[in-house]
Amino acid sequence: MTTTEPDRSELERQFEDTIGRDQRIEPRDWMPDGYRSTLVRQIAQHAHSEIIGMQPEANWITRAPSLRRKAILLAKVQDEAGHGLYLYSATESLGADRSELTGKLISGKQKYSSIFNYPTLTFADVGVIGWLVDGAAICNQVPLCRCSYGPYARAMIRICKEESFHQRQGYELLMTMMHGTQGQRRMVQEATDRWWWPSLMMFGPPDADSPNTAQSMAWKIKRHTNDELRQRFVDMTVPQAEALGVTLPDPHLRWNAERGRYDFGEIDWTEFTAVIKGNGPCNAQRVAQRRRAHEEGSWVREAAAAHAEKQRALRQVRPGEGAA
Ligand code: BYC
Repeated sequence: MTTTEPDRSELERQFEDTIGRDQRIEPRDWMPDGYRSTLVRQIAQHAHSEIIGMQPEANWITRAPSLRRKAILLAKVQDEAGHGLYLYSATESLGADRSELTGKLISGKQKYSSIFNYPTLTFADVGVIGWLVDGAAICNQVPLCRCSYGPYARAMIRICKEESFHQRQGYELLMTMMHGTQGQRRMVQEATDRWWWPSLMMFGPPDADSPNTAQSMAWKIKRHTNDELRQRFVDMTVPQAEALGVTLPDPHLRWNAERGRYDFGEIDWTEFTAVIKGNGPCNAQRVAQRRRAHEEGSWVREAAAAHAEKQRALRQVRPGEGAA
């Protein structure tokens, strides 16, 4: 008996149909090569961002001002490791190899978010990262819960819940500092000044200069453009800054009643380009640290592989045993 394989145009039709009906593409479904490679690129960068994003905050774990703040920060950084792992798993469902992706990160061949190339100079930066960086991440990532690729969309649901805790802990920390001494209020303002513009850059280049947006929107990987999400973030954040009592460092920021949105000043795209090309303030340090951690962790990977091999051999000799 011969089975008839659907031809390529039929597979393409089924794929387009699934996307058109807003249903999910799953790992075993046929998908165009470009869809697969776009997802691997975006999800890998996202995973790398979570893992590199642990560094700026980890800088403060040993110096957190109280046991409570230390416990919160540890939990947050640990969540980020978890996010990285779910996301690497999502890339594996597309046929990518996690160790190859790590190799590309530590050799500078793959990107991670520009935001993590800025230094955390005071403990207020920890609060501002929660408020602005995680706030921007939520704006960008909530729509990804509706991404057309099932494993990514499902990973994003849990990630977004945890990001929302991260955002609140940051805001609560800043609110506490704003009710503290004049020096603490100054620290919050200075950290806000440092992180505002880089947070706006997290959303990526303006739509007119974004080579990937149109196709990613057509495939329903992205649900909104970079500029739409950036605007949503500004509109959401200005009232929060007012409630906190800080000034956002943009003289052009004002309510536009006609548009029903805030107008804001021009972003320094030269800085953004320099940072994503590897020339930001902390790029070299971040990648070197990740490379060192990878090398120092080689014994763990070897031990896990040896253990798995031992279990496999045991199962062959004595089926039903060796599952522990
Ligand atoms: N930084 O055509 P475009 C977190 C690249 S983790 C660096 O608009 P796309 C957190 C872009 O990759 C936050 N590179 O691209 C963790 C592309 O280059 P390639 C990470 C950037 O993909 C720990 C080129 O510029 N979030 O929140 O359509 C602690 C042209 O851009 C950036 C995600 O990864 C950037 N900011 O859209 C706390 C979310 N922006 O790849 C918090 C998932 C752009 O062609 N990713 N580039 O060489 C996305 O939503 C999209 O990939 C982006 C970019 C909106 C970021």
